[in-house]
Amino acid sequence: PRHKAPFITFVLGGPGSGKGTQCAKIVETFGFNHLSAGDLLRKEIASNSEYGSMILDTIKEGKIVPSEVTVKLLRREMELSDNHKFLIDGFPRSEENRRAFEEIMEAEPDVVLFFDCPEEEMVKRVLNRNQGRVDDNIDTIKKRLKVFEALNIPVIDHYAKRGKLHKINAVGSEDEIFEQVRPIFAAYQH
Ligand code: UP5
Ligand code: MG
Repeated sequence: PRHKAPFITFVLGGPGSGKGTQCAKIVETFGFNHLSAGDLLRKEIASNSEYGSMILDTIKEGKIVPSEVTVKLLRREMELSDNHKFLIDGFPRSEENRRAFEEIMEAEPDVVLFFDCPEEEMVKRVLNRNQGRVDDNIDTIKKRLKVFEALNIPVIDHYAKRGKLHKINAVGSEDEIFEQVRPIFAAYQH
């Protein structure tokens, strides 16, 4: 069990913008607990949970799983963690997700990262990934991009207005991108 108040970072960006890749680097350098909402949902599918088939259908369509389900998974991980520093990767994906998290967790993020990447680059990266994800095909990618534009951009705008957003140019080498990320967390290191 944790004793310190949580330090929460939301990591946002379109499909294939490099959220997971940069989260791994943040973990290495700054010691966060990385919670990928997508990975938690995929684990639910693999574990034959009661929501598994609904989650699979939703992911295949590039749509958003109901907030209660995702927030419950995140909450469980946060409660079990003895690390108080969290990177929440790929969530919240809609204003509805955001409100559900803030209400249920009674917490807001301290920092929000936005990996800003052109669509052509995101499509290229996702199609090259080859890890057998059911949503890494051109039809589903197009749907994921549409859902991102329609529902996730408003969340990004919300945090920009609240002065919490750090927009990162997600084009370049992994190391070049991390050099934009590093100073954001270095500022909290004392
Ligand atoms: N790569 C990384 N960085 C690179 C660089 N600088 N240059 C060149 N290549 C680079 O990277 C993608 C690929 O690009 C990799 O092969 C990588 O090596 C390379 P990655 O770091 O995996 O990008 P990421 O942004 O994490 O891409 P991901 O596909 O995971 O993003 P999504 O947001 O689409 O996927 P997620 O797993 O978060 O969600 C999947 C689905 O789950 C959603 O579509 C939705 O249906 C559902 N979902 C919900 O319903 N609710 C949630 O809260 C979360 C998910
Ligand atoms: Mg990811």
